[in-house]
Amino acid sequence: KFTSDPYMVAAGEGAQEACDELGYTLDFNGPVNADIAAQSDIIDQWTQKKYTAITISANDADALSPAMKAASDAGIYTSAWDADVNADSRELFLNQVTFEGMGKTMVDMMVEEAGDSGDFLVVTAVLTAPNQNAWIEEMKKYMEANYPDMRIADILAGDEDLAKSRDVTLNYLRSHPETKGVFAVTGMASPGVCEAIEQLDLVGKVAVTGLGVPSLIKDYLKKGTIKQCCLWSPYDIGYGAMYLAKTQIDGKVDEAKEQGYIEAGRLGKLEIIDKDKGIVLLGEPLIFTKDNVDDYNF
Ligand code: RAM
Repeated sequence: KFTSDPYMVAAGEGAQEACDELGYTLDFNGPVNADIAAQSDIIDQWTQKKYTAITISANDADALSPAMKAASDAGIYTSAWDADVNADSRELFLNQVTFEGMGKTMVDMMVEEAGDSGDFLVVTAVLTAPNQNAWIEEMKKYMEANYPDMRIADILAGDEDLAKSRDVTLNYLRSHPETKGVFAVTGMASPGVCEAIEQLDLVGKVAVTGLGVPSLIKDYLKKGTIKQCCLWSPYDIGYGAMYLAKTQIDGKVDEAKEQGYIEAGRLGKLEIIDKDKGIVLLGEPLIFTKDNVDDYNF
């Protein structure tokens, strides 16, 4: 998606670790902000360079798929990790957690903090972000089925920018004081949302939960502005993405689909949860609280 985010930096380190094991050369890059056109340009450059394999975390599935399709047509193995492109432009996708699992986890955390009724705000990445949008859809379905009195009143983009995430939250909460809680569904949004809640003196009155990158959110967890949030290991997703590429490079995708998993080095076997769509699963979400957040080094 973009490189100025500790989550992405750690994912790049995980990818490098796998490439060192496999004898691959890694070019890990992205725009400095959530710029979709710049992302597409980088893929085009890699296609020109005739790289063996390209894997991406996309800011917009429809906008990035043509560049990925062109790479694939040029004989490059294509895959996605973290945030998918359209299935016809890549062979495999490494999903961190099932979309349903993310929807359920985020809503359940919110219910524990804010109760199961009322209006909630979502602060997302960009409005086209494939992973965030899939999670929001699942949050809505899970609420409808289990907590019909909860309502997502609005979805605002923080554009993967902490200050913008803070400012959109400040403006929204000023004019919507009835809001029960804010779902921050990207790592860059949660510290911004916490800052807004502190500035408005709403700690304990408006709940926050969602995704948190430990290094960005730990102070707010310790102060109690946010009680719990979730993520997965960014090292592992970057590492695992390289093993999806290896499966392609070794010509073993069909075999992996028959077995139901891919071999992923120190991660062991990663289950293929959807053979038709080529979706591989990393695992379960990690939940962070003030008591365990210091155990994580990302
Ligand atoms: C940001 C990106 C990424 C997301 C993480 C938690 O880095 O939006 O896609 O999964 O947050």
